[in-house]
Amino acid sequence: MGPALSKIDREHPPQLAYGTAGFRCDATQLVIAMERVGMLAALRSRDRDGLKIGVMVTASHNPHRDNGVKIVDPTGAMLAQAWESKAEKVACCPESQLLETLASVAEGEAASASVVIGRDTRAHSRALSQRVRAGAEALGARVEDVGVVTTPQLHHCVRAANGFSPVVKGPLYGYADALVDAFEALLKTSPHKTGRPDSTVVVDCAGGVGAFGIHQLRRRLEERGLASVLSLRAANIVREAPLNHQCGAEHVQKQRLPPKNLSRRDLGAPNLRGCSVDGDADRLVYWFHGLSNFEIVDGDKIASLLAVFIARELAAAQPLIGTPSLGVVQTAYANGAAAAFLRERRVEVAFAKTGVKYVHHAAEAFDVGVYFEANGHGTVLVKEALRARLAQLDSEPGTGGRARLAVSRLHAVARLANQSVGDALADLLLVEAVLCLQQKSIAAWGALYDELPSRQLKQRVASRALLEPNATETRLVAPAALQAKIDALAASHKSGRAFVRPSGTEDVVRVYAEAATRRDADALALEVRRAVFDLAGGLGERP
Ligand code: 16G
Ligand code: MG
Repeated sequence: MGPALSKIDREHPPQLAYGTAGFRCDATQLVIAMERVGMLAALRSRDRDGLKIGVMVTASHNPHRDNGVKIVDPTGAMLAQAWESKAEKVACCPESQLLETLASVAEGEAASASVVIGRDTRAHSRALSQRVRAGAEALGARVEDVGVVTTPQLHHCVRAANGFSPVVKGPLYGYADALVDAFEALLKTSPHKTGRPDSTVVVDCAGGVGAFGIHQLRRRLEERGLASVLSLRAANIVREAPLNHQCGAEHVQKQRLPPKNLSRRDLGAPNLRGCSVDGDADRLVYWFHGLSNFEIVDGDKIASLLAVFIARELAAAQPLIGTPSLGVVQTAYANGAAAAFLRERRVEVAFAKTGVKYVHHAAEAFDVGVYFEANGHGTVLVKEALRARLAQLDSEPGTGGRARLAVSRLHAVARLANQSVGDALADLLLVEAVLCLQQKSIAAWGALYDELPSRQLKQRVASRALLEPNATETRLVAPAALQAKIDALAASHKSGRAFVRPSGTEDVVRVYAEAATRRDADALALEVRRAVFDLAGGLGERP
């Protein structure tokens, strides 16, 4: 892969930023960064008293030529933000300054260090993960390589290996077994005891690692006789489609198009529901072929489905658990109609910056925090105290009753939802269980509320760092002239709303627009993109 190791200029490593989700760029630029991340992970482990630190080699939904790396803290959470700048210093310093840079970062005294490494299916991921291993071992860390895994699986392994979640027996620290156990527990609370007429879900695996996870789930569902409730059909598995190319969650949600190989004609059967995961399976969006259109059921609607279900169960469980707080956290990309729908049902809605580390943090403010980005990345967080109370009540011999049933449901949700990070496989089971309990079709779910039409575009500029967004990324603090122009453009369309923000994963500025009609949303997006080109140093042809 990339340049031979001997040809790499170690005095001038590529200058990378630890962005929304770690280091990410063309794979050929990453050899040194991978070694240094291995070293940093070893130091972080010492800093955390020798607990295991995770390193995931993936560039998620990016094109195959890119790769990347994310660091996972001992609880399974993303790397503490205070360490991101340390990661940058270590990854980018000249080799002649490496020792002193490492010394400036090293705070921990622990005698041992331990690193868990996972990777996605990219052709260069194996070689890059070996560089991570070399770096970690160079600083004396013990390395466990869990091979090809989804990003949420790696988070789970780290969390479970450090004892922060109960370990279930089975491969990958019982990941698939724990999920299917919780799924079964949730289904057991259903008054409908037979299978479903629409039990089949086609899963577009984006040509990536999701296919392995789906295979693990399918086998367990079959073994437990649950296939009549949920039968998973994996499509676009590793050799059927090039990674993320015209398939996967990013393609479906951004382009608003069916994934490759799964048009209405390819599916062969009407009324099938489908979903798409991304290249490292931490995102999930649903879709179906409606009467005339291809319909997407995105992260906003996943959050709405789950939040309304949870709100009802919390109300029913009130005699036993009191009134824990529930909130939904969204980003600027959430459709305006989603927040209105939730507020009408008295569910609190909060906003955070794009990127899981921000929304996750904001969701921790609630006893039950549901967060989803419109792009399908999200989960349901349940505070430890509430989780323990639910577990205790659920284990007591039951007298039945609605409150007790609600406790069992909430406890199963807490076990099923990934507590570290958005997880396409866990979310898939959660959504399917709720649809099954509510006997809801995907069409009825999709019709929960009417979205305002929206459009997303991107524009390359000379320096995206010149764009400075506010805390929720809904407006620009600078350049002021560009924000003023965006305001004027949005005001010229009915229900117009638009914003731009520098991408944290690609060298582009992202443009989002929504308006009352499809025509207006498309026009507004294009006008804003032109404004970015004119007022923020656009590159290439004027749009
Ligand atoms: C990363 C983020 C995702 C965010 C996206 C935005 C994680 C694990 N993933 O994929 O949450 O929506 O970046 O990308 O944090 P952008 O900054 O390029 O728009
Ligand atoms: Mg991803």
